[in-house]
Amino acid sequence: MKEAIEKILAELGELKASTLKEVEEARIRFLGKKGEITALFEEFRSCPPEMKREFGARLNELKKAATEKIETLKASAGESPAAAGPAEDLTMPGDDAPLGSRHPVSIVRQQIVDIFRKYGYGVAEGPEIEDDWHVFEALNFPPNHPAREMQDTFFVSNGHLNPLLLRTHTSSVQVRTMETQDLPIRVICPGRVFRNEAISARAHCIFHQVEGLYIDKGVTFADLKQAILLFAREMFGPETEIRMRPSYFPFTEPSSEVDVSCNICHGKGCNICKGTGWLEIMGCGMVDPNVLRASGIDPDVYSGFAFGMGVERIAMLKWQVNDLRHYFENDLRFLGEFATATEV
Ligand code: 2NM
Repeated sequence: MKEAIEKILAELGELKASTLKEVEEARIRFLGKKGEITALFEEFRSCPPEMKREFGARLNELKKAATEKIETLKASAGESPAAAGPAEDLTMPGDDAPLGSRHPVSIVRQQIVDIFRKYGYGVAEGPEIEDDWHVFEALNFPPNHPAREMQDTFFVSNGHLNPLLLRTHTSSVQVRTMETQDLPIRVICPGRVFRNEAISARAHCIFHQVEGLYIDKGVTFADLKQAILLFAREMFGPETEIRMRPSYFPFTEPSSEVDVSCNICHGKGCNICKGTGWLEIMGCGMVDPNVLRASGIDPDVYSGFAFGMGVERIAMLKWQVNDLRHYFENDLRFLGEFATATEV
């Protein structure tokens, strides 16, 4: 038995293996169920007691040496180029990175902007953090109008004389345009707006608006109706009809709500239009003389119309999305639905 142990020890010293397969073969040869060292342990069990004392420790050392040798060989074989298989072909083209798609709100905002640009409207943007003048005062909001109160507006600072706030509509950009641009003015203002609302399927505290403004000599309500009819037919299809319902906004007089004929049931009545055949898409009106005056425009010489719409709402009607919250959750399964619309 002594010779057998010494022989295996010598062999272990010489043992070489360059691949993981060779290492495994060596392990089986020495330590496997029918391996040489395993066989010595079997033999050891039937040794007389005085021999056990002599060889027990030696046999354990052998097993330890063999295990360590195998582990060492395994580690270096794993790193060797031969074990890693053929080298990578670095001239192969890379995998395609998965492409994102445009957000439905961006798609519809761009569509709205494109329609009005075609009719000669310019695009204006302005700050999201505004002052009281541009959001309320210049837009003819009376001092105690409910929209000024805390439940509707997010205030950034409560400076008593000139608080800063998050704009509740993009009309503030139109005030800035009226203050700085030469007449006539034809502009649309897309942007994010903020209102202190409880979030639900139909309301969110952040949403997107596109507002339009046209000021020149002799602009009438008939011009407003025609501008909106042209827009509605481009947006919802050439068969689309519009209707106007009287409404109220502080910044326009007269004011009106605009409905388009339901493009799902074509006026017959369905659950999208709640059986009415009509869908509300925007508010509009003739710019109040007080608003023109506040921005330094003489209402006896100039008149104008303005309108405003929620981009999420238009996108909901276009794609029959029933819950506004889908637009803000960034669930890729939802966003991926609009991938093909990018090409429109
Ligand atoms: C709306 C509805 C009606 C509007 C008015 C103005 C401005 F600056 F000219 F006074 N901008 N936008 C307006 C008018 C907005 O949104 C529902």
